Amino acid sequence: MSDGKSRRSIRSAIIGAGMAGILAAIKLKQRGEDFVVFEKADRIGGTWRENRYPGLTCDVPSHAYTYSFEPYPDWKANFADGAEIHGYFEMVTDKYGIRDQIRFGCEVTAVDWDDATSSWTVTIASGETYVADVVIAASGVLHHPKLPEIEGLDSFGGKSFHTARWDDEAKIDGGRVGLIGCGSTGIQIVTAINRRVERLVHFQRSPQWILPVQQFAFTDEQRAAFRADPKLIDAIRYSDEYLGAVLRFTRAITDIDGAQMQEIEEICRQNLETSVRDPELREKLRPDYRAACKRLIYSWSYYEEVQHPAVFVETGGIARVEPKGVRMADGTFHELDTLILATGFRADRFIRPAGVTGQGGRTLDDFWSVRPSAYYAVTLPEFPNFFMLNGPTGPVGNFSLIDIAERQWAYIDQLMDLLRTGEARAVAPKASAHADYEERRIAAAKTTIFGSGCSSWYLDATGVPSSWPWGYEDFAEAMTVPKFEDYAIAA
Ligand code: NA7
Repeated sequence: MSDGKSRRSIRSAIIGAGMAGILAAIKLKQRGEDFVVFEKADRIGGTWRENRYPGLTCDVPSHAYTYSFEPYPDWKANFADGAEIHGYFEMVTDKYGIRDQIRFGCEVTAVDWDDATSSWTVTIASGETYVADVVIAASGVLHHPKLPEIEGLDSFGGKSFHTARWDDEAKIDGGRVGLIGCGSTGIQIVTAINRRVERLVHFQRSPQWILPVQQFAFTDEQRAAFRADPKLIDAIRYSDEYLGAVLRFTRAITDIDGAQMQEIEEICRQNLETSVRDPELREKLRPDYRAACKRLIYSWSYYEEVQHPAVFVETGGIARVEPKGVRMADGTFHELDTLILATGFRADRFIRPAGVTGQGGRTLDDFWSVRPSAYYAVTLPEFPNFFMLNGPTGPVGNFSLIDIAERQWAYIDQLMDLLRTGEARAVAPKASAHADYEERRIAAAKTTIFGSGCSSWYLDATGVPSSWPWGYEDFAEAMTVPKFEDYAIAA
């Protein structure tokens, strides 16, 4: 539909300068369109800016965790660390010349639709406003820290902080450190600080399954070869080892009694059996739910590092936090200098707390009163020209959200073409199409591994997995061309 040129000039407001917002900015810049990126912080990077904890690495192999149009030959290792990934996004921001269009320190507080002008008014914290035809909500998923509701938490005398608010002054070296939570974050932190501390108490309410993966460094020669011939990077990025694994993994998620899931379960079980030598510790670390029900943890070193003598795995219930440490339900006391909260994020927030008001005064809070949802994870009825990248019900799992965002962008771009050509001034999915999508999605989601009986950030408030419940190929297919007949197109 697009001829690559804008026939009507479109003005876009992009919210968030993380991976997805940077992607949208690059694409709009390449089209020569008018846009502004609003970023609440003073640097780009989203989750890779917020998280700086020791051991932070991405669980997607580095060559698969880049924009498809900007492969990166210089990764130091198969699984890159957070600082290097942040550096990649900084480099891309400059290379594509979008930094000047990012307004830092501008937290969006409200986004209001006006039917009369078919435009959005974006309000930032200072009270300043900006009018746009299109809003791209690229505000990320995991960025509102979830603090545990534990009695006495505020009374702790040492430093206590959430992992996304890492405190460089906290006593880690030679200290007695408590770490609550064993999602990807908690597990990675154990592997990075266990040899620095005097004692590390790892509080695990629900131990996790760990899938073993290979970490290795790329040599200077390999990096030179990647620079000389980017096809070598593609060979890794699109290899059966990576892409095939993504497809097999998503098949396993949706066919939970199939061979692929059995294989994942067996690999995780074997990893536990063969890696953890002390039978008592092995039983402490054995989850009581199925592998991949919670986001599977990829690690090459956790089981080895947790067996270091400085680490104590505590699986008892926490009674309360006291000024000098943590009191367990059985009365045991762990005296601590530092208490780290690796307790995850509120994954249901998305663009909120910004207030979003669509047609007829409909608010996003109201629209999402039961659960966050979006038609094919991208658009919302009654919220025209409002497009979400990595919004609710998109695919989640151990694969690259960059690929997801790029596919979603291809879909959004086609909807924006309706505005560019003047065919439409406002485009939003029909309420019936969204309702039908959600009904099918919820029914399928309940049968995925995420719904097989565990708690996790993948579940919505009603206990239904909030993710894409079909195969990865189905998602790729759905993003290829929008079903235009499912859209209300107002000229
Ligand atoms: P997760 O995966 O949400 O993990 C949070 C962990 O914190 C998990 O082990 C929770 O146990 C634990 N938790 C939360 N509240 C409490 C309380 N009150 N008491 C004890 N333990 C608690 O967050 P992460 O930051 O590790 O990872 C999030 C994602 O970021 C990850 O999946 C990657 O995509 C990147 P529970 O399992 O609820 O019993």
